[in-house]
Amino acid sequence: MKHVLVLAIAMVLGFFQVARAADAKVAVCEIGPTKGNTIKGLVTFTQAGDKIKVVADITGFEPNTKHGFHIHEGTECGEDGMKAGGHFNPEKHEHGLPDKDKRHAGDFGNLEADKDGKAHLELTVDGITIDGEKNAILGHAMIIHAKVDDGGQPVGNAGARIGCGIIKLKEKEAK
Ligand SMILES: [Cu+2]
Ligand SMILES: [Zn+2]
Repeated sequence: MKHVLVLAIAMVLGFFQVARAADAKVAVCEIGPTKGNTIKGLVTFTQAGDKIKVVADITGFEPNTKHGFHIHEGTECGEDGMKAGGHFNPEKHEHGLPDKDKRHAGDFGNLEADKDGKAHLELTVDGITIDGEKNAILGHAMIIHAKVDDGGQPVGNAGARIGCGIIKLKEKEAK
């Protein structure tokens, strides 16, 4: 009898895990430094209804600095990030910061490093999907820049590319 109960509990828990995995599609982007730089970290994208929640944790910046942070149209990080091409902009808008409704779909504004050179950003954006019909981001490169994105045209004056990664679906955890 005890075994039957344990089995029943295990089945119920298993069901909830499957249901939860189907709910939320998650993509991740592991950021690594380009040549001569030191930043690294992880960006996570979670579908939340028709929006995407972006959470970034990046370390290795100079203390108290701001750095432009975008999805780019390319799918590679080669040549110190230059292979990532321009900003991800399928709808041909002008560049902008996230408070601007019409902007490049990949414009996420800036990461702000604290006194320890660590940046944490949480941002909810619309206008993109992980791998849906509208502006799918999967497979694209993310770039972190040496300087602040000031929202200016054409691409925010954020300078060199100090970190890069490719957006991938999150591997399902075992069990
Ligand atoms: Cu960029
Ligand atoms: Zn842009």
